Amino acid sequence: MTVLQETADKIKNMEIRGAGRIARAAALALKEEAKTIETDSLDEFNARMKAAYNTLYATRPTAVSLPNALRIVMRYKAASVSEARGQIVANADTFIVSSENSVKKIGEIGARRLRSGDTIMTHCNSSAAASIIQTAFSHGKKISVIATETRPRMQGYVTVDIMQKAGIPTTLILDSAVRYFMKKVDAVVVGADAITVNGNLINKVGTSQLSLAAQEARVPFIVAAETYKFSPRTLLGEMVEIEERDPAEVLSLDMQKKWPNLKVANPAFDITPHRYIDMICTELGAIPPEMAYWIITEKLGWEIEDSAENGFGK
Ligand code: RI2
Repeated sequence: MTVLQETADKIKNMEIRGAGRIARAAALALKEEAKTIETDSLDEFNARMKAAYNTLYATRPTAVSLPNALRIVMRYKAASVSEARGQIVANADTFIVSSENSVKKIGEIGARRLRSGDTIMTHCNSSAAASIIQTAFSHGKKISVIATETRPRMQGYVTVDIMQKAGIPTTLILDSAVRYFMKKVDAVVVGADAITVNGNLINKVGTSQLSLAAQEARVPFIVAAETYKFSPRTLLGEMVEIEERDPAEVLSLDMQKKWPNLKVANPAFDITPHRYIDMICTELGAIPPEMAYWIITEKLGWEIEDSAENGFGK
């Protein structure tokens, strides 16, 4: 199996998951594909790269880091196959390194907002959110964590594992216990799958409940998001598609057979309105959600859209 197909399959079945990791894996897959295509025809090369782009694009619909990464890597203009290949490889390498650096930078910026003694609630597993918590802890701040299980796929276990390995005191709670524990919390820190032009957050289903409980308890709600998690297409009026996953993640097939008329809904993400967000921590700095427009137009730029619309390699 090619690296491309293997990566696409792993993203789909969530062996590779987390918006940032998906983006880096997709960039790497495009790079490997570019390296393995054997042809002297630039048209054929472009067509095969476009097919690779489409395969990766179709894996999961919500995390905008995926199409953003794909477009960044596919931003090439070449007169020959070797030139095209060189540009794609360089684009992918640059993206992967800058993505990893962004997560570290977010950690440093966000950590300044946490005080020694703080209890931080987080949801699901986000590398960017974990980076903030770990950085604060490594700076000697006495931080403790409350982590939700995050049904149905229990990504909370990944968070718990990271925190345990780092020696950070952590309590695992049921998703439904979020409001019960909010009064003990000093800040909520979560990741992002997508941020819309008006500053709304799309993240793991249940995130919006944390935001409501935080608002009620006057607890700051902080989002950790690299700039490639902001969605340029929302500037064009498009909505972010919420992924609906297999009902079997929620209810076993046996139980589904027992209640043949039962519907099981399994949206993987939900939307947190910008008014519940105190700050979005990006690699460029801590910004209010209202600055999403600026990130999309000034930092991501329209050329991302242009390369998608005008065809790649031209
Ligand atoms: P990082 C994850 O989605 C979670 O919703 C998490 O908050 C978000 O991606 C960002 O993760 P999923 O792939 O990029 O588990 O910060 O569905 O790691």
